[in-house]
Amino acid sequence: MAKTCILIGAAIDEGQRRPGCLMGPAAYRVAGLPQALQELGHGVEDRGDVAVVPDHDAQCPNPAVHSLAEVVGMANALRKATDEALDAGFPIIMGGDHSLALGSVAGAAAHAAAKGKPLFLLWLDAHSDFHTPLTTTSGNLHGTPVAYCTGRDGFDAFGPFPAPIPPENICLFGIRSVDPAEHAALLNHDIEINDMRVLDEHGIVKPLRDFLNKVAAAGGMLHVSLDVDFLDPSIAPAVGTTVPGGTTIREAHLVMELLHESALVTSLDLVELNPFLDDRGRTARLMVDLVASLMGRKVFDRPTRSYSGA
Ligand code: B3U
Ligand code: MN
Ligand code: MN
Repeated sequence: MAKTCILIGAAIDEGQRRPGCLMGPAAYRVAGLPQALQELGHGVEDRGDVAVVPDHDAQCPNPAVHSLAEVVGMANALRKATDEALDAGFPIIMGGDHSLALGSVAGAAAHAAAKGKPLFLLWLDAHSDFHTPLTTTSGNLHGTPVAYCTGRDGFDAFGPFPAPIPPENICLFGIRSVDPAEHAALLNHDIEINDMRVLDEHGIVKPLRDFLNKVAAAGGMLHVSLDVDFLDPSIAPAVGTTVPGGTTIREAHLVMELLHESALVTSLDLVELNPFLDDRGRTARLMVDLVASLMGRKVFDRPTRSYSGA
C-alpha cells in the first residue's frame, strides 16, 4: 500500500561526544532516500530539519550529563513534529544521534494515546539505551530513550512521557552492550530482550514474528528505532560506537522485509549515522536500502513458484 512518507531531519549530535551525526539528515538526502521511496510508489514530503530552541533552564542533578539544553530542545521539537506527521502519513526521522528518540517516540506515544491505540516499540540496536539521566556515567543522553519511554524517574527536564509504554510492549533486538546500571534496571522491567545470544540460537525470524504477532493481536501502532550499530561495523562503519558481532546485511534486510510484510510499522527513526566516519557513503547507502526493504522493495514484485515452507 502506498504511503505518504514524511521526512523529518533531526540534526543533533550532542547526545554523545563524537561530532558528525548532525550531518546524518543531509547524508540520507544525498544517498537518495527520497528517490528510493518514490521509486517504490510512495509519496514523499520532506519537511526539512526541525528547528531547535535549546532549553537553557533544563537541569539535571547528575554532573556527568552534558548538552541537556540542546537535547531537551530537540526532544520538544521532534515530539511535536512526529505527532503532527502521524496525522499526515508515515514519519521517517532522519538523525542525528539516538537522543532524538526522546522526542520522536514521545510524539508517537501522544498520537497513539489520542487514537486510543497501544504503542509498541522495536529497538534495533547494539545497546539497550536504558540509562536514565541519573544513572548514566558517560553523561551521553543517547543512552537513555528506552528508559524515558517506560516512564522511569530522572527525566524531569523532559517533562512526563505521554502515555508511558508498558515494558511488555517493548522489544530490544540485537543488543550486545549493556552497562551495569542498565542491566540491573532491565531485570526489574518486563521488556522483551532479544540479545545476540537469543538471535544466534533462534535466528531473527521467529523472535521477530512472535513480537509482531503481539502487536497485531493488540491492534497496536509500532514505532521502529533503527540504530546504525544494530549492523555489524564491518558493513556499517559510519557510527561512533562500534560493537562487533552485529547483524549481517542479509539478517538486517530480512528484519526489514518481515516488518514490511507485517504492515504494522507506523513510524521510524534512523539514528547514529555519522557520515564523517563513513567509507565513501556505504553506510548511508545501506541504511537507504534497508528503508527501501521496509517500505516494500523485493527481489520479485509478484509471487513466484518458490519454497513455501509447508
Ligand atoms: N551504554 C553506554 C554506551 C552507549 C549507549 N548507546 C550508545 N552507546 N550508542 C552509554 O554511554 O550510555
Ligand atoms: Mn542507540
Ligand atoms: Mn547503539
